[in-house]
Amino acid sequence: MLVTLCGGVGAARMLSGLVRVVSPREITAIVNVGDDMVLHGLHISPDLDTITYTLAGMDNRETGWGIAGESWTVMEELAELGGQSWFRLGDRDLATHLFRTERLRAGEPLSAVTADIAARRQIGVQLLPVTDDTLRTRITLAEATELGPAGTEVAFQDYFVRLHHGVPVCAVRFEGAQSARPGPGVLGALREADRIIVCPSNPIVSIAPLLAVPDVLDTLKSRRDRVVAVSPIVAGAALKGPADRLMAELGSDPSVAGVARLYAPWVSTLVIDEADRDLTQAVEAEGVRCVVAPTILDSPGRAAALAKQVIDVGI
Ligand code: FO1
Repeated sequence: MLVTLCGGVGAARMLSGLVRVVSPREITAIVNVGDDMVLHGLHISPDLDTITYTLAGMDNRETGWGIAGESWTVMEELAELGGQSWFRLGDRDLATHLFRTERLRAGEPLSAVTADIAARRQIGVQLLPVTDDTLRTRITLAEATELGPAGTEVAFQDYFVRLHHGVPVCAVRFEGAQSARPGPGVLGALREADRIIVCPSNPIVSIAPLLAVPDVLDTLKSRRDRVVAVSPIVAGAALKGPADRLMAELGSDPSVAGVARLYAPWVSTLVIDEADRDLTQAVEAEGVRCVVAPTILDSPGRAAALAKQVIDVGI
């Protein structure tokens, strides 16, 4: 069994490669829920949905989120009414949030609703939210914004979407993590995996929330020799999103060596892009074996080629 640690779009692309070289039934994806939020009374799980839509072949490749060929009638009407329309929920996407919210309100856990959506979308891969409990990424802003003075703590999507992740950050925390319990199957999957792949997701706001759930990090440390990560940083920059800036703002070197340093306690191998070949020794100086491969996932074929290399890396 193959287990992947996942955020949003980078993980979705990695998984779309993996399912081309391994049976989806062999893959269990443990997914971040720190980006989740309640808006218009609806429970939105962006990373779970990005992965589901991608594996179902419904994803919008231009935005990296939402459904291809969306219509926006509800958002347009909401904007007419003066309602909140900064976080754009397409008409088709809304069905997912309505379905999930209704089931959660009836008392079902997020893991069960997620499994049902994945089955109905026929994605094959087992998707496990890292926890069924409430875990929310909170961001402290280093500068004044429309949301408050410097030092204001905001919800993740306020930082990411409302403020276009354009404001420096001085702290990140994962509200609820300490009392969260790992979701059903999460620790078992980590203990039994033949290989654990860390997708090229943001180390600070996609992977760190997974590690903040009790026992996840300790279990990963005990399986370190099985853990292979793909760097989300290429040539000192994030391929998408603010990973490079967040790393720098929070005191890490925004390079493959910085990723190696963050992951070294629980990752034994880091796959870096060919553009970073010169940093192989710097990665290995962190105590992490370094493998060089083309890591830019800009087509399904390239994603499959990377997936094959990650699966073939000797461990
Ligand atoms: N990202 C945006 O930049 N703008 C949006 O309006 C937006 C809406 C949205 C709706 C549903 C969903 O599942 C994701 C959405 N995202 C949007 C993406 C999301 O904010 C980020 O991709 C993740 O949370 C970061 O991984």
